[in-house]
Amino acid sequence: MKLDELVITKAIVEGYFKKLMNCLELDVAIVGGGPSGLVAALELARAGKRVVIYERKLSVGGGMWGGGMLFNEIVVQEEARKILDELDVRTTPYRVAGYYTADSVEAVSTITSKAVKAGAIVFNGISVEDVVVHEDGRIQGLVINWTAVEMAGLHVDPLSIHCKYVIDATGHDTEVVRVVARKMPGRLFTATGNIEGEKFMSPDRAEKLTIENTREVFPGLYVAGMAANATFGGPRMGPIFGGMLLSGAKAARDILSKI
Ligand code: 48F
Repeated sequence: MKLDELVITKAIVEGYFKKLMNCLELDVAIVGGGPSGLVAALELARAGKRVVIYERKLSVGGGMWGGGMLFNEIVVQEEARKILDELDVRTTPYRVAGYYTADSVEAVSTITSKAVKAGAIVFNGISVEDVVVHEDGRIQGLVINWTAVEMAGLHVDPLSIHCKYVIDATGHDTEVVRVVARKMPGRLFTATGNIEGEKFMSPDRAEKLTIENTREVFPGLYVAGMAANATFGGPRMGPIFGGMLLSGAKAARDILSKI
């Protein structure tokens, strides 16, 4: 068989646009494919929901690939180890009871694979730059653009998608919440109505607060992972990733109880 470049091109264009057309009206749109976004996507897809992750970079995984300071091992605690066990990510008990390590590459690739096979769609290389809000004051969707457009600083208008819920899983920068706070100051479900901001490193408190802070922050908008602590004023925790995994699962559970 002689391979034809036009057939290859058509296969890609048709395949991509079919996927895109099927993803214009979603149950849940997740912004950011780090550990919290991936676990949320996995749980929502397993429940049969139409769920998409928009990831700015080429690869999902966020801050998990690099473990701590590029030593590509992650640490999880007992509660989160159960999630990794269930997903077939191998963990090793550390010599101090209650701590486990896992290879970060195995963790990212396995969770991603399970999420995608469960039905979650990942659009990589796409950045979320705004949200859709109509008269009822509730988030109805997202405004998206190619990351390449964003990086080049080109003046190109974005496109929009509709969804029932958005999860901001953008990590430390809490980007979706930031846009909402800028355009509607004082309206977040936080103590001040604005972004409280991430606090100093304190893993024990941070891990617990990440779960507590995983909730709706504006009508139709949930926060998960580090974005939850950045929004509600929790500390950072460094390269322990249990809170991220548990937070993604909680965001999915809470949204599933509503749709
Ligand atoms: O930062 P990230 O890994 O988020 P997370 O799930 O996990 C945090 C940990 O990695 C670590 C930590 C805890 O151990 O402190 O930092 O909270 O992943 C966030 C992802 O969101 C993407 C970004 O490229 C990254 O992969 N992202 C950020 N802003 C946007 C975005 C945006 N506007 N549109 C699309 N993707």
